[in-house]
Amino acid sequence: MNPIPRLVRRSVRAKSDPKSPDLSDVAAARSRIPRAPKARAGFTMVEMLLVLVILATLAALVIPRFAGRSQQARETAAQAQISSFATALDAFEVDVGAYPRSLQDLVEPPAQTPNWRGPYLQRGIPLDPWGNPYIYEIPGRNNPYGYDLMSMGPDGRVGGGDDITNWNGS
Ligand SMILES: [Ca+2]
Repeated sequence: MNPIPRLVRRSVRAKSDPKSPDLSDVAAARSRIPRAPKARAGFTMVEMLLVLVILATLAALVIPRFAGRSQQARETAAQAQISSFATALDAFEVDVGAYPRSLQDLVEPPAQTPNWRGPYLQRGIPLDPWGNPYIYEIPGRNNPYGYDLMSMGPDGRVGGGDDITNWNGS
């Protein structure tokens, strides 16, 4: 027997006698349940389309701002790392009496440096926020009595107006 005609019959019986609270009412109520998800599913699809439209609109508005923030956050991180290097380099200079010849000397003792008390950087030599090494020069061309330290910035090359350095504050 096909179950669908049975459900229809019960439904019809329930409507014909609405005051009788017998099992056929329950059956009729149950027979209506499967229809609800279909209606709901149709509505949900419209909702989903609306949500997609809203998300696309929000993404168009929000993503460029986050991208800008992300770039700004990386520049701030590079400045913070250069400050950390400065602290480590100064500590090295206090112990050893001169700035190191390379950044590697901050984490590995150079030969014949008995006063080395490092490592001066706990997590090794970091790359800049764009994955490139910091450039260290001693003596500095811009800081002839100290050292030059810079990140090449987002473009990954020296120059281009986006370098983050220890001599021009940008
Ligand atoms: Ca650059």
